[in-house]
Amino acid sequence: MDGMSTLILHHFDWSPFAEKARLALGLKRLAWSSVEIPMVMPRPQLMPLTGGYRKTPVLQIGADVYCDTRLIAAELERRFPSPTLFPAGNRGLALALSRWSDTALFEPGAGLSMALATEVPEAVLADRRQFFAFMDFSRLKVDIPHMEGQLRANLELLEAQLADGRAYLLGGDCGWADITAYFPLWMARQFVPALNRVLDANSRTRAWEDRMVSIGHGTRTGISAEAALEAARTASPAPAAGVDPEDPLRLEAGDSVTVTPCDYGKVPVAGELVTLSLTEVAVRRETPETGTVVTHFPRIGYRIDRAA
Ligand SMILES: N[C@@H](CCC(=O)N[C@@H](CS)C(=O)NCC(=O)O)C(=O)O
Repeated sequence: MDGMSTLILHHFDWSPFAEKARLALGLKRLAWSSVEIPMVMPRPQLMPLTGGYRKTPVLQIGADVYCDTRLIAAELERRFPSPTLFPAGNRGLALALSRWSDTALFEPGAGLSMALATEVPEAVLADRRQFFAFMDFSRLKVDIPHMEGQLRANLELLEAQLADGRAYLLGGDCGWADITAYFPLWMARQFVPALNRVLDANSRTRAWEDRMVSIGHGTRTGISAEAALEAARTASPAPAAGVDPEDPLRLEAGDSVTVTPCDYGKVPVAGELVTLSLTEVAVRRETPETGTVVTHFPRIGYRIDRAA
């Protein structure tokens, strides 16, 4: 792979959402470069690439930057179709399932990790208290039984899905549906040893987890943040997909817009609109550190506003 097309994942090892991206790279048996970012803001060497988007992970390919695991999955699939992340025609269902696992399954797991983890540094807890808008930190300890109840009830859905002996959630092949459902379990086992008992009680899911671990992460090579910025500077963004004239937002290519996550970490990213479709929104930006870059987001879950 040449410098223009090297896959660079900006992440940290403890990030559960990054584990999704690492497993997608693993399922596709890809080689990739790894930039380890700090676990908390500020991230001065990442912000030039994302324009302020502060969630983890981010995938960079030359001067194109893909934010959010949902879009990272779709972009990896577009560039490296085989083996597929969406076996048996399950692109719609698998991507829709991201929403369930990012909320119903992830939120109680994240709450329990915050309440019970012994290894999470205080600086990270302080940062996430501001960041996780969905979590009521004043009730964290009181809500432990509630959160465990929610986690178990959602885990039961996985056990039920695997009850007929199938190897993966949607059949005989592993895909994004499995990866997106698996990452909260990975988080629970990393951070809350007390939850091992809960997880081990579901025998089908337990065996499926082992299959998920065996996917691995592909071939990872560490590089510096400076090298990633250099890769952006020396590359040109891929041709943009263009702006859908039928889109209800009635925007045009070249319009100044902001793109903001709808849920938490709501930092608007400003730029010149280059792509607007049902699957993606992308803006062109310019910084001294990166030259011209295009920062891409999934359409689902992101708000696009005309810049004031
Ligand atoms: N919708 C995003 C969510 C990503 C997310 O919330 N990541 C967590 C880390 S696992 C995060 O950003 N934490 C705060 C941070 O890294 O600054 C995605 O799918 O990528």
